Amino acid sequence: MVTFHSTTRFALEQQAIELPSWAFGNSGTRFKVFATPGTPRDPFEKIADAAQVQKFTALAPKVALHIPWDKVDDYSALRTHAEGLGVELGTINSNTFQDDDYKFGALTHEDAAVRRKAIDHHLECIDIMHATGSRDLKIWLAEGSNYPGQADLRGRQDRLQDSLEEIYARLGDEHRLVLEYKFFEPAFYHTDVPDWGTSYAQVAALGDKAMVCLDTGHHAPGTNIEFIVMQLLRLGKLGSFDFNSRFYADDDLIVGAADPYQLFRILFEVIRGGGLNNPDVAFMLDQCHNVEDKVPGQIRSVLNVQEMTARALLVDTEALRAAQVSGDVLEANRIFMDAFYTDVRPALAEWRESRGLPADPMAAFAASGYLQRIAADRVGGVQAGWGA
Ligand code: LRH
Ligand code: MN
Ligand code: MN
Repeated sequence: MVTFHSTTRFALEQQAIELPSWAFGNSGTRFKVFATPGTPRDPFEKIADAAQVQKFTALAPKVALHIPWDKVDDYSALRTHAEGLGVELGTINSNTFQDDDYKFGALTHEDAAVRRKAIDHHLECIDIMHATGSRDLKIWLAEGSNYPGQADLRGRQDRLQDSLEEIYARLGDEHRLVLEYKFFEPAFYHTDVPDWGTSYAQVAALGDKAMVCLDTGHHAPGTNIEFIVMQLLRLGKLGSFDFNSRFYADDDLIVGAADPYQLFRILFEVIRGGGLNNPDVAFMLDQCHNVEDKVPGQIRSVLNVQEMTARALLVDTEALRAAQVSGDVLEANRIFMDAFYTDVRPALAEWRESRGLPADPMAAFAASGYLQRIAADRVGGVQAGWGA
C-alpha cells in the first residue's frame, strides 16, 4: 500500500470542494425528469442534504446557491440554518436564461431596458451575497445566436463589457466576479462567452476582482483542458472550477466518471501552478444527477476529486523534471503514468479512519438510513431549477 508524505496528508486535509445546491433537486433531460423520493422541497432541505456530504467526507464545507432557484425571504435565516448543519453558503450563481425577455440576450441585448433588467438581477445577487456571506458571484450567460447574420457579434461584446463593468462596480471589497465560458448551447451558431480567451479578455478589462470560471464540461471534444488550466493559473486569472464530466456535450455527469485520466492531468497542472488549496481557486462541482441518488452521487464526486488529487500529488516531480530536462521522453511519461496508475484507495481509507471519518463514506452513508428517512419525510420534491 502506498504511504502518503506528510505534505500530501496536509494537502488532502485542506481540500475543500463546494457543492451546487441544484445537484440535490430533480433534474433530467428535455425528454424526461425522473422524480426521486425524498427530493428537497426548498433550499433549506437542499442544504441539509449537502451537509450530509460534508458529514461523511469532510470535503464539502460550502454550498453554492442559484438565484432565483434558491430564492428565500430571509437569507440570514438560510445562512444560520447552513451553519447549524456545519456548512457555509458559497458562490451565488445568477440566472439570465429563463425569462422571455432574454430570448435575444441579457447583458448583451440590443434593448437597454432588457440590459437594465439583467444588470439589476446581478445587483440583487450582490445584495444577497452580503446576507449569505458569499465571496463569489458566478455569471454564466446563455447568450448568442443561431444563424450567421442574426447578431452583431462586435456590438454584443461591447455591450457585455459595459454591463459587466456596472456589475463589477457594485462588488464589495470582499467579493469577486467569476465569468464562466461555454462553447455552445443554448445558442448553436455563436456564443458571446464561448471560450477562456473571451472570458479572460472580459475579466482582465474589469480588474483584479474578476476571474475566469472553468467548467470542465464546456469545451469542444479533444480540447486540452489542462493546458487552459496551466495558462489561467500562470496569468493569475483562474477563479474557479466547475467540475463534472462529459462524454458528448455538457453532460454534467459525475466528475472523474468519463475520463479519470483527464481529471488527473488537470489536477497535476493545478498542483504545478500553485492552485491546490489556494483560496483564489475555488473547487466547485456543477453536476446534475438524473438517474442516480443525489447525495451519494455528490459523495462519489468529491471522493473522485480527492482520489485523483492524491494520485497527482504522488508524481515524483524532481525525477520528472530531470527527465524533461534531459529529453528522456519515455522516462518522463513513465513517471507521470506511474502516479496515475497508483491505487490510492486503501491509503485514503486508512487516512480517513485516522481522522475519525468513515473509511468508506459511500457505505457509511448508505448504512445511515438518511435516504429512507427523507423519502418518508418529504413529499413533493421539486426540480433542480429548469421548469420549476
Ligand atoms: C450552464 C451551467 C452553469 C450553471 C448551471 C446551472 O451550462 O453549467 O454553470 O449556472 O448550468
Ligand atoms: Mn457550470
Ligand atoms: Mn454547464
